[in-house]
Formats: sequence, structure tokens, C-alpha cells
Amino acid sequence: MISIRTLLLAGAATLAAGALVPAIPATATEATPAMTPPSDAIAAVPLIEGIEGFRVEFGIDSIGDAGTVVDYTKAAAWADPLNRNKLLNRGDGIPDGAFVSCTTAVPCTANQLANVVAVKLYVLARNRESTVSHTDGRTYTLGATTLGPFNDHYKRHVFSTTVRLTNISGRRETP
Ligand SMILES: [Ca+2]
Repeated sequence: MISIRTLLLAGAATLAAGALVPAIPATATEATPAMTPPSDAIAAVPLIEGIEGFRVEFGIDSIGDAGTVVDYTKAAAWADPLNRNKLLNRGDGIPDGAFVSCTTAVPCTANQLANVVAVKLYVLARNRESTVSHTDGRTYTLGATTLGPFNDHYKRHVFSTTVRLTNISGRRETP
């Protein structure tokens, strides 16, 4: 059985020879119960054509509704132990501060990843065919990253959305 293990961002230069359209490739590998990468992984193949940029940013719930720092390594601290209606060291399900991106150079910590309650997704899509009368001198902002100007004859558009991770953020809401 073939399964998609990872999505990688790649430009046209990293695609198979002869590919003319940029795409998000999928690295297809044989599925294993332990989900460990096999040594005979199959080469990446285009998954979605026309995608030149893909970025994921995480919204981290680091401040609770009491205005104090989230800390799940400690026991729950109630503002009023008798009423138990407000926790001091638990999140409220709402991301705080700027969304962050995990990179090899600046990886996210385990504490950050445990408190991710929302995800922003950015996609830079490029037309499959060029338009002779159009020169693309614009820049495209994908969160904290800017791409372009490409100065070619392809039309592009950035799509973005924010997804709330309900299973995590919903549990943290204060009724
Ligand atoms: Ca919060």
C-alpha cells in the first residue's frame, strides 16, 4: 500500500526532469506499522501542480484567560480553590502573540508545539500557462516570508486561511 508521508515545498528545480509546472511533491513510501522511514523511499512525485509556495505558521496559546503564563507541567492552579471557576496556569484556547513557524534553523520547542491551538496556511499558486502581455513584478507575502518579484509572465495569487484546532482549543475554553 502506498501512502503519503510528507509534503515538501519545492520549486521547479527540484521536480523530476521535464516538469514544467511548479508543484507540491509527495514522497510516497511503503507504509509500515511503525511508521519509520524505509531506506528505499520512492522519489518525490508532483501532488498539486501550480503551487510555488507553501507555508505553515502556528498560533500558540501561551497566556490563559487569567492573564498568566500557561504551564501544563504543573498541577492546575485555581484562582479560587473553593469555586474552581478560573485556572491560573492553563490556556484559554486563544492563540497569543504572533504566529510562529518551525524551521531547522529555529525549531519550535516541545512546549510550543503542545500549546498550538490554531494554524495559518499560505499557498502561492501560479497559473500553469504564461500570459505574454503580463510581467509579474509583484511580491507575495506568505506570513513572515515574502516571495518574488519573479519578473516572468505567469500570474500568481496567494491564498491563506486560519484553522482552529478544535480538539485542543475547545478543551481549553472557559465556559
Ligand atoms: Ca491564550
